[in-house]
Formats: sequence, C-alpha cells, structure tokens
Amino acid sequence: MNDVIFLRTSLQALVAAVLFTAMGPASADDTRDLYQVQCASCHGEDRLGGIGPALLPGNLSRLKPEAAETVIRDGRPASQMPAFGEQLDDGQIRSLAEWIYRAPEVEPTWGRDEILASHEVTHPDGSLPDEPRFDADPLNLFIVVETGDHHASLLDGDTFERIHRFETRYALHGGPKYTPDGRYVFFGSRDGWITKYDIYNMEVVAEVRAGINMRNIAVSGDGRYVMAANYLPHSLVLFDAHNLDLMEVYPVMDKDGESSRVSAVYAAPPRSSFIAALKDIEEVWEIPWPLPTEPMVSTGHTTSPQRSHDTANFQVRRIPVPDYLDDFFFDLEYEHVIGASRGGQGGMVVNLDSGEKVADLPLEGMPHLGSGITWEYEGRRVMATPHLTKAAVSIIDMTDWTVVKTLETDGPGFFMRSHANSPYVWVDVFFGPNRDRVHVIDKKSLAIVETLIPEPGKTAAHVEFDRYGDKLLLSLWEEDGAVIVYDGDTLEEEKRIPMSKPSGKYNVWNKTRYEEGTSH
Ligand code: DHE
Repeated sequence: MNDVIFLRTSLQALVAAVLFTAMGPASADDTRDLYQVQCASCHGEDRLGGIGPALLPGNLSRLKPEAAETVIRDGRPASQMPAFGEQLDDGQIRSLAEWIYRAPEVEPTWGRDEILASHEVTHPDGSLPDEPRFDADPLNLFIVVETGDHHASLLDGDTFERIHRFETRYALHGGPKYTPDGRYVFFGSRDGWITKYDIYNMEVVAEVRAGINMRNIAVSGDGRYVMAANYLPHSLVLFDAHNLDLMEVYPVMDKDGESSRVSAVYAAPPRSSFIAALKDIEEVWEIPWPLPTEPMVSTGHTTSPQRSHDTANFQVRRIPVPDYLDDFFFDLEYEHVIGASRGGQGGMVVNLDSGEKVADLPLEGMPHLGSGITWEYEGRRVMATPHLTKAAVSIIDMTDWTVVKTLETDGPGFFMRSHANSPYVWVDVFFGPNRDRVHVIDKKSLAIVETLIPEPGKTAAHVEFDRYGDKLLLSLWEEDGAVIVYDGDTLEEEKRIPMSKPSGKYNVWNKTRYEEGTSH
C-alpha cells in the first residue's frame, strides 16, 4: 500500500518537477500543486499536519524562512522529513518555503464544539464484563503498535503468543497509556484522536478528537483523567477518563497573549499533576489533578472514586524556564525536569518546586531525553540518554548532574531501555548505515558489552522488557518486520513474531509501575 503511494507520488513529483522547470518561476497555483504532490501526503492537504507536523505560520514561529529552505533541501534529522534537494530546484524549494508561511485560506478551528461533536462512546464505562476474555497474566501483557498498516497487537508477556490484533487510528505517535489496573489503554494519534480501548474485552469503548495535530496524551496516576497536548490548535485538553467526556480546553499562551505549541505532556504521579513543556514559550506548565478523597461509589461493575467535573483543582501553574523545552525527562521523584531545546547546545535541569534552574548539562548533539532511563550505579542514581545527531550515549550522575561517561556508539540512537532486574541497557542505532545494530551496555562497567545485528540491513529499534526483566522484545522496524523475543541474560534470540513495521512496545506492569528502565 505504502509502496503504491510512494510510486504514485514519485511519478507525480517527476511530472511536476519537469513542468515547473519548463515554466520558470513558480506561480501560486504552481506552488499549491507542488505542495500537494510533494508535501501533502505527510503534512496534510490543508497543511494541518499528518505524519508530519502542521505547516501554518502560527506553528513556524521558531523556524526562519531560510531555515525552512534548508529543511526542505536537506531533510530534518530525527524525524521522517526526507531531503528534497535532489528532486527540486532552488526556485521550487524557495516557493515551497514561502508557501508554508502563507495564512491558510480557512483558519482551522478545533474548540469545544468540534471536540464534543467528535465524541463517541460505544460501550459506556461499566457496561462490559470485568473478566479478561483470555487466559494470560493481565499485568504482563504487551501492546505493540504496528505503524505499517496502523494496527496494534496484544501479546501475552509469558508465552509471547499474540492474543489479538486490531485496527488503530492513523499514525499513532507516543506511548499508549494504561489505567493503573491495566484494564484500559489510551492511544493518541498524530491527527488528534484519543481512543480508549478495553483490553479485557478487546473493544474500543470511546473515542474523541482532541485536536487537529496532536503530540501525545497522558493519563493521571489514578487513571481518572486524560490530558492531550496539541500542536494545532495551541491547546491542552482535559478529559474524564471514564468515557472521554470533555472537561476543559486550555488555550496555551503566555501572559502577553503569545500562543504556543505543546512539546508534550506527562503525568507526574508523586505530584498528582500533569506537566507540560511548551515549544514556543519559555515556560513549563503544571496542572494538578484532585486527590481521590471523595467517597467510593459503584459505577456498574466497578467501584471507583466518585467523579468530579469541578476543574478548580486543575489550575495552571506557570514555571518560567530559560529556554524552550522540546524534549524532556524527569527524575523518579518528579522533583526535577531535565530538558533540552532542539536548537540548543545542551540541556538544563529545573527544580519543579522552586522553578529554579539548578544545572546546565553539556550535552551536544540533540540528546533524546524523552527516551532516557535511570539506574543505580555505585550507590548513586544515573540517567542515560542517546543523541539524535551524535553517535553517543551520555551517562549523567543525577546527584550532581555531571557527565559520568560518554559512550561512543555506531551511530545516533533513538530509544533506550532497561529494567531494574536486568544487568543491561539496550540502545538502538536508529540513524545511518548501522541502523541494523543494537548495543547492549553493562550497567556496572558502563561499557558496551555486545552489539547485535538481528538482521543485516534491517532497522532494529526500541526494546521493552517483560514485567520481570527476564525477556525483552526488539522491533525489526520494517513493513515486513517482526518483534524479536530475546533472553535478557544470555542475549539469545528465542522467537520472532511477524508484524507490520512495529514501533513501540509497552508492557502493562512496567508502564503502570513507572519502572525505572522504561519510558513514562
Ligand atoms: Fe516520537 C514518543 C517527539 C519523531 C516514534 N516522541 C515521543 C514522545 C515525544 C516525541 C514528545 C513522548 C510522548 C509519549 O510517549 O507520551 N518524535 C518526537 C519528535 O519531536 C520527533 C523527533 C519529530 C516528530 O515527528 O514529531 C519524533 N517519533 C518520531 C519518529 O519519527 C518515530 C521514530 C516514528 C513515528 O511513529 O513517528 C517516533 N516517538 C516514537 C515512539 C514513541 C515516541 C515509538 C514512544 C516511545 C516509548 O517507548 O514510549
């Protein structure tokens, strides 16, 4: 399917390129056509985003037009944006770069009315049976997102048998988020949809579209609320997790009315709050959820804390920070946010209570902090992060924020993983000629002790352990890919399960227990 689209767009591109070259400087119609041929399949026909971000003036405030030309010509590292320098001449690149700064013909809106109109509850909370329809440890299940054909698989984490495979929304991005009991999972798609899925009954139970171009979602530590972070519109949107009822839309702007995209939102259970980093405003927002002090009430088959739609608890606390945070990570106590801007030359550590910057981190080469992990090393806690544009893994002492070690790798990596019970950390080599390699780092010696090549020439990426830290899954990130089961100690391959471009894998136990070796 994707090959057909690729072939068609390549042919269209060739025709368009020939026409443009013959016609001289591009007119508005030419540029509109060129955009449709070259860009629309990822960025949307109306520039509202798709697999790629929305391309509207309000979303490009940090990108200068000359820089936009460079991105079109050379591509953007650590994203799916390819280089068009071979296909397009300078005039075409310039006209496309100008085009994306034009005001849209119709200003896109996605507010309360649109969100409410999109809301669908197929199985109201409490209406389906409470027993799993399968025989497996419900806390050791994996959800695997298969981006090739927009499906997800449910795997038994003990036998590694596939229990079920189901269709998802288009282009899921970011980790799906579980309720603390592991019964429900929430998926977020780049085009704004949130899907609530009942794992026990293997049914979609509710859906709502939170935005036009979404970053990610977070579920409160008590499982009662879902927060969505958007690129378009510039908003955070709060839902009641039970049926995805809309609770609040937060326009994201500073005190002068300048609005911002949201980089991402995370739940910080020890603080009982959502933490959102902003892309165009130098602020981090903290939005606390209420503690479940209300009496317990019966909701059909389940007993849960009484629901409150009173958002008095959900007031925004603004924390000024010295730079934009595109990417960020937290310590286990959620006392500090460790963040970096994509353009910056390093990272910084901000204390979330005082709002003070407590350290600078000398991390060049775009640290991918979002995929950082932590472990105990010689009696202190360290964190490690790969870099998106540098062949290195940085290991940082979290007690004084100094760099303990910089490990040289076979190329820039995207994802890191471990488990408290595992002696090893796994990091992929996502970019460049060695993207078929995965490094295994010993947590004690901080050295790479093994480099695996599961299948030469095929991208190997993203690991997730089972709940015990014994076995792990690695993706062969290809259309005709697979997840590979490894023994976590012997590093021997045990099994392959065919999948369509499997991306992230998410173990219920590790995610709901905020395991130190996985993403949160
Ligand atoms: Fe992601 C997680 C941002 C490109 C696959 N990515 C995240 C998160 C953020 C983020 C903020 C954490 C959200 C969460 O889990 O709740 N990603 C970005 C970018 O800014 C970037 C570089 C550019 C962009 O296109 O937005 C980017 N990401 C990609 C890809 O190109 C990937 C490889 C393929 C894809 O499907 O888009 C990709 N991102 C992922 C995956 C996760 C993710 C699989 C979840 C990892 C996890 O283990 O939790």
